[in-house]
Amino acid sequence: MAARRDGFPYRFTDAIVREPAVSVVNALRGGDGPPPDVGSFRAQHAAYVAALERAGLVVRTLPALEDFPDSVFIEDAALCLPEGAIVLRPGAPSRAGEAPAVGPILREIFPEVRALGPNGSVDGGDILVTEAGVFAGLSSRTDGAGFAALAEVLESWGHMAETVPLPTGVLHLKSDCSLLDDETILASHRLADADCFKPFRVLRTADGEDAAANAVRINDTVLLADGYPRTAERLVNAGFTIECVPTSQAAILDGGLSCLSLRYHRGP
Ligand code: CIR
Repeated sequence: MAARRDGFPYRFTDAIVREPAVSVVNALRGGDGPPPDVGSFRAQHAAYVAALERAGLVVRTLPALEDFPDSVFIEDAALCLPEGAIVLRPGAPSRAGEAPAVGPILREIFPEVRALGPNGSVDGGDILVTEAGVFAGLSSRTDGAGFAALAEVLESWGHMAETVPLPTGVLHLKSDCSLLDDETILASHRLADADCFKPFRVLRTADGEDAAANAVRINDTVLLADGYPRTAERLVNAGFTIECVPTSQAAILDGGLSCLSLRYHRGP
C-alpha cells in the first residue's frame, strides 16, 4: 500500500442492516451443531443496531428476505465508498440473489452505483477498505476474476487494491481482521503471521480469541464481540474506546459484527 488518500472520510454517518429472516436457521455454516435460535438472533440483531446508533449512526433497516437465509449478512452483497456503491457478486450460489436485492436502496442513497460484471465472485466480507487502499482476501467466496472486476471500479474511483491470500479455514478476510484507525489493524494470529498489512501497525487478538478480530470501528468506538476479555483489555490498553456486543447467534453461522451492516459516509 502506498500513500494515504487525501480527503478520505474517516467518519461514518449511516448504516444499512437487514432483519434476520426466519429462514436464518437454514443459513450456510461450517459447523454441525444446532442452528441459531430466531428469537435470540433477532434480539442480538436489535442490540447490534442499538450499538451502531449509540456510536452515532443513522441506521436504515431493510425487511427480512425469507428466500435468502444468509441475507442478514448484508455486508457481503455490496461495498459502500465515498464515491458510490458497488453491487457485488456473492460467491455462494445460495447468496447470489442477495446482491441485486440491495441495488434499489443503494440507488436511492448513492449518486453512483456500479454492479460487477458476470465473471467471478466477490463477497463484501473479503474487502477491507483503508485510507491507504483496499485489501481484498482471496477466499472460497472471492476469486481472481471477481477481484479484477472490483479493482477496475475501485481504480476508476482512485482506490488502489491489492489481494491478500487467506490462510486455510478463514471464511472471509474480515473474519480475521478489522481496521481500528487510520494506522492500526486488529488481526488474528494466523492472519497477522502472513505479514500482509504493510504499512499498518497490526494489533493481535489475544491467544485463543481469533474470532475477536471481526470488530467494527464506528468513528470513536470499536464494537467488539462479547466474550473476548483479553482482546478487549488489549484494545483498551492501546487507547481504544470499546463496546462489547453479543454475537453468539451470528457466530453459529460463521458471521460476526462487520457482516451485519453496510456502513458509509453520507456525502458531501
Ligand atoms: C456465509 O457462510 O456466507 C454466512 N453464513 C456467513 C457470512 C459472514 N459474512 C461475513 O463474514 N462478511
